Amino acid sequence: MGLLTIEDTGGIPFRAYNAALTYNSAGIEIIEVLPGNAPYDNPMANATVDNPGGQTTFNQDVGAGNTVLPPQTVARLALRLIGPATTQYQLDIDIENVYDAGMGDLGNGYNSATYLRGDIQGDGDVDVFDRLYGQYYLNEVDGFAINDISIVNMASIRHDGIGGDIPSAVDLMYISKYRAGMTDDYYNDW
Ligand SMILES: [Ca+2]
Repeated sequence: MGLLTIEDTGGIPFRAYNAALTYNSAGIEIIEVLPGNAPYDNPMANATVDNPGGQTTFNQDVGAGNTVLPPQTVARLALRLIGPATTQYQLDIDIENVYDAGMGDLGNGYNSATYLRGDIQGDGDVDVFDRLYGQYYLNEVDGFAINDISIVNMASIRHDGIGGDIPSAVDLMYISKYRAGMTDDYYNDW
């Protein structure tokens, strides 16, 4: 799950935006575009999820007279990693337009996130420390929090079905199995 937040418009309230995600579909799959915070709670009405094409677009206009001052979360992204443990994939997030009360375009913003399936620690590889960090998180050791790990890298190790992926002890077990050569690079049992 990733938050999509419009951070700054130079102090100008906005009423609408367009966003585009681009990604390599060998490694990243958008499951669903989910609501941001009200009134930006319906990005899915105009969402087009084209995973084979590696592009997802969505937008929302909250209507005349309805503006919000950033920072404002406008969507949440349910995504999963489908690539191997050996390849990093980048999600490019482009807020193409942000419109003020009079529908004047305030310009765009650009952001990216890099993922590696299984790299819970977030240092670019999959090793024993990733399992350790995952255990700290599941056991809430010393206040270990979601911000201390890559939750997408963790939850995507084993897929949990259409409801989206949940980080669990099963994901951690498959790090060990992968490291021991008991799975392929996609965490599938041989
Ligand atoms: Ca790692």
